[in-house]
Order: sequence, then structure tokens, then C-alpha cells
Amino acid sequence: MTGEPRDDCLFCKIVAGQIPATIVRETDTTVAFRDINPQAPTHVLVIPKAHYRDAAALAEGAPELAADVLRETRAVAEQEQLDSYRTIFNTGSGAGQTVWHTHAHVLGGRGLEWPPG
Ligand code: IU
Repeated sequence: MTGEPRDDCLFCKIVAGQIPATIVRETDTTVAFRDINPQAPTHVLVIPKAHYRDAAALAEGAPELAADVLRETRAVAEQEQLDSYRTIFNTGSGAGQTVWHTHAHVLGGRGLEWPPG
């Protein structure tokens, strides 16, 4: 729960433009880019520019920024013309989190089953 950029964080490097990503939207506080390993026709990650390790840390440390991220998930869905979509925050390794910089997955463009695996 810091907000400060980290040298060892890949998503901080994407924010800084130090590694490439296909960016689809950007605001003062957020970046949205296509997942490199898409799990649906649309699979976009929305991240805060500031570094928080997971969604819980973001909500605790910067609730306004958490709201910005959620607003951007909707903006991505509209831009991608998705009628239905799923927003996922994997939180913790047991839930599949592999990158420790808060990111919302926005998935759509195909049928999505429930419950997820
Ligand atoms: P997870 O919820 O932490 O498992 O999601 C991390 C996602 O980040 C995963 O879907 C990766 O494919 C994706 N990703 C990426 O889009 N670009 C990268 O440089 C790296 C991971 I590393």
C-alpha cells in the first residue's frame, strides 16, 4: 500500500513507457491496455498509474483512485462495444494473481460461464 512506483514492477514500467503495451485508453490516473495473453476477444487490463499491490490495498489507500479504475472499466466496455462483460480483480496468488500491481481484467466478446474456474 504505497502509491510510489517500483523498479521491480512490470506495470509501473508500462505506465512509464519503459516496456511496450497496446494502450487503448489513458487518463490522468489510469492506463488501459490489451492483455498479452487474451482469454476472450476483448481482454483489457485497467490499472492505476500509482502502484498498489492489489485491489484491497488500492481501496484502502486511495479510494478515489479505485473509483477511477472502476469508471475506466465501464469506459473500456463502451469503447469495445461490449453489451455484457466481466470485471475481475484477482487478489492473492491462490486466486491467480501473478502481477502485484492492481489491475482490473475486462473480459468480453464471448459467452462467459458462471462460476468461473
Ligand atoms: P493476474 O490477475 O495477475 O493473473 O493477471 C496478470 C495479467 O497480466 C495476465 O493476464 C497476463 O497475461 C497479463 N500481462 C500482460 O498483459 N502484460 C505483461 O507484460 C505481463 C502480464 I508480465
